[in-house]
Amino acid sequence: MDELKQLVIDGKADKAVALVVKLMDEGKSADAIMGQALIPAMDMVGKLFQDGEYFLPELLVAARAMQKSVEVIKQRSPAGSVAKSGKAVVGTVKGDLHDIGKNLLAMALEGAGFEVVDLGSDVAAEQFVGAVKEHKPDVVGMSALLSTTMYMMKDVIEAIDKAGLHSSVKIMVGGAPLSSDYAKKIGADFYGPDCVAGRDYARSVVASKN
Ligand code: B12
Repeated sequence: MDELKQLVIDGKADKAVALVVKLMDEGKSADAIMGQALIPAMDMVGKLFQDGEYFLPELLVAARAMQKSVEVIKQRSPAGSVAKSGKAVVGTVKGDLHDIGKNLLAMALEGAGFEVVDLGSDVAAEQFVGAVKEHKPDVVGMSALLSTTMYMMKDVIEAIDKAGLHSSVKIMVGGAPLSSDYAKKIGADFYGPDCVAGRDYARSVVASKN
């Protein structure tokens, strides 16, 4: 796990992918690989960036190594092995291109049997509203990583409220600059510090309907 963490920090995507495959062959779970290697690696990269030791090119290659690793985990996780349990719409808010946390959330939800509509990153409020109308999800999961884009979440919630859709869908938010206080302030139903908390909340929403 430590070796994988270092490979991601160094941005060595091919070697990281090969090691992920090996670890999965050895029986390591997706949760363990993410929790013990990939997420700590991105935390370290963030620190190096903050300390001025890493610049954007290093951030990009590390993020690419992380994403390739996540892709291979996704490919090798047994799809459709879990009964469909609910529907979720996920996306990163407008102006924000950080999508790794959102992708992890989508993966965790899929792993729990959710049908996930992933709107991608840089998603405008109207797109969230349109997706809620079209797909009628149980939950919407929004992600923001910048202190400048977290305010967009308020616009999305207001737009969902205004369209009269909030009574039929729960809204959860997450991302590094957020807090449960902020989530409450903007009218979100839930703040999750990580994708596992998001997945558990989404499960509880569906369970409360049955
Ligand atoms: C990788 C990265 C990038 C990559 C993103 C690649 C990609 N495809 O995502 C690139 C290089 C493109 C990038 C660009 C920029 N970045 Co950047 N980036 C990061 C970095 C290092 C890691 C982010 C990450 O992926 N973490 C790993 C994931 C797993 O964590 P996460 O997203 O937080 O998700 C977890 C939880 O928050 C939660 N979660 C997330 N979403 C949701 C949603 C729900 C519903 C729930 C329940 C949970 C949940 O679950 C996840 C864990 O399970 C962070 C530093 C850091 N440590 O966060 C900086 C960071 C976020 N970036 C930063 C900055 C400043 C930028 C730029 C403005 C840089 C620039 N000068 O251009 C641009 C902005 C581009 C844009 N418009 O979005 C700052 C933000 C400062 C701030 N507070 O606003 C940070 C904090 C770096 C720093 N220390 O200064 N970045």
